[in-house]
Amino acid sequence: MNTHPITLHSIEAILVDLPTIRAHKLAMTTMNQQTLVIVRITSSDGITGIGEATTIGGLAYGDQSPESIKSAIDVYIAPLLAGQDLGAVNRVMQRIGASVQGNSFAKSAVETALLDAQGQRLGLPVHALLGGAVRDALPVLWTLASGNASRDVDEALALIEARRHQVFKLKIGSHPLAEDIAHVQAIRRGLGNDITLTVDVNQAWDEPTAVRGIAALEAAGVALIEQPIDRRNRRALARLAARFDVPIMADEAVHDAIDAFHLGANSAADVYALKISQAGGLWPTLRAAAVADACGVGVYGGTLLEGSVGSIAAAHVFAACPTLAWGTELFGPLLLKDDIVVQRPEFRDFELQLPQSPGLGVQIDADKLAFYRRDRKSQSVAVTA
Ligand code: MUC
Ligand code: MG
Repeated sequence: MNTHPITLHSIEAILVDLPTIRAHKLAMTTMNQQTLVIVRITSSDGITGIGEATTIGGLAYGDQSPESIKSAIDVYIAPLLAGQDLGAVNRVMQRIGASVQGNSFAKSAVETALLDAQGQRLGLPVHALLGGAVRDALPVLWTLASGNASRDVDEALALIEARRHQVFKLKIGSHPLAEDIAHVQAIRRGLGNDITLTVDVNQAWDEPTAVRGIAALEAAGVALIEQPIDRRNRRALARLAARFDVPIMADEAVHDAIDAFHLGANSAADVYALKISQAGGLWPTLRAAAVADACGVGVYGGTLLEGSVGSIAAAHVFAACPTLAWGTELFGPLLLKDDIVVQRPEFRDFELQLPQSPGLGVQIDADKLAFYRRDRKSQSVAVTA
């Protein structure tokens, strides 16, 4: 038993607004910026751990906004950390879970910060705390979502040439079906048949539209169909998964291990997009992945377009997943025009390289944070993009 528990010195949740490199069009919103909720936890031993949570378009994507994530941490989670041994990460998260329902995004950011600190304390990367990486780099696809097919094709060709991405996800669902299908077919023609394309409908279709849409997408050689219908409609998702050969991926429908179990028990999806914030943290994501394995469902490393801190936290988890049949989409930092970390994540040869230094292996750039934080006192800090 540790006779000198490591206790809380301070915790802060900071809203950070960063511009995107271009408009990013999804079925439910168009993003021109991303808001990061950065959590910093400093403990009595002087170590500071960082974590992050993001969502997409305020409340457009899910039912937790950046502001509600910050308030859950400031008002409800911070007091629960007082006096606790922060080195006992699982126990702290259990205490939070007992008093805070839902709020998976806030929990994920806090658990990340605690694991970052614990890794620094022990001199181990976060993936080692999770049992160790089974891969040192992760395949990362790119989402084509400029809203214009020829611009998307040019973007993809440049990324293939740069050896950054070779698999592309198309965001559809905001236009009439025929227009969306024509958009996918135009990109298929522009990139040729050898490039792997997936689509994400972000729940936009009803079941009859999904039946027609998936048939057309299958004919266009699309490799994976993500969340075609409402996340709550598991029976319909199961009917679609049974009807088509092309794999169906659950995203908004699968948050944690319990969702993974129920979807698996109903054979509702072939693949799960797992996200640290939807699962409620790094360990909860690993638990959901274990259920996916048990159900014979493929694992895909999903993103809510996190910045560098959140994407690297997710990378530690997906590096430790025994199976990762569908790779990842941890490209969030690359969608941002600027960053708040000292060294941006390294993408090379179509893969994200896993940091090996203690903790997450990511450091905050204090000047950049001061410049981009929403509550900054002054605009006068010099920052070069
Ligand atoms: C989602 O629903 O998958 C992931 C990539 C992207 O462009 O949007 C996200 C959210
Ligand atoms: Mg999705």
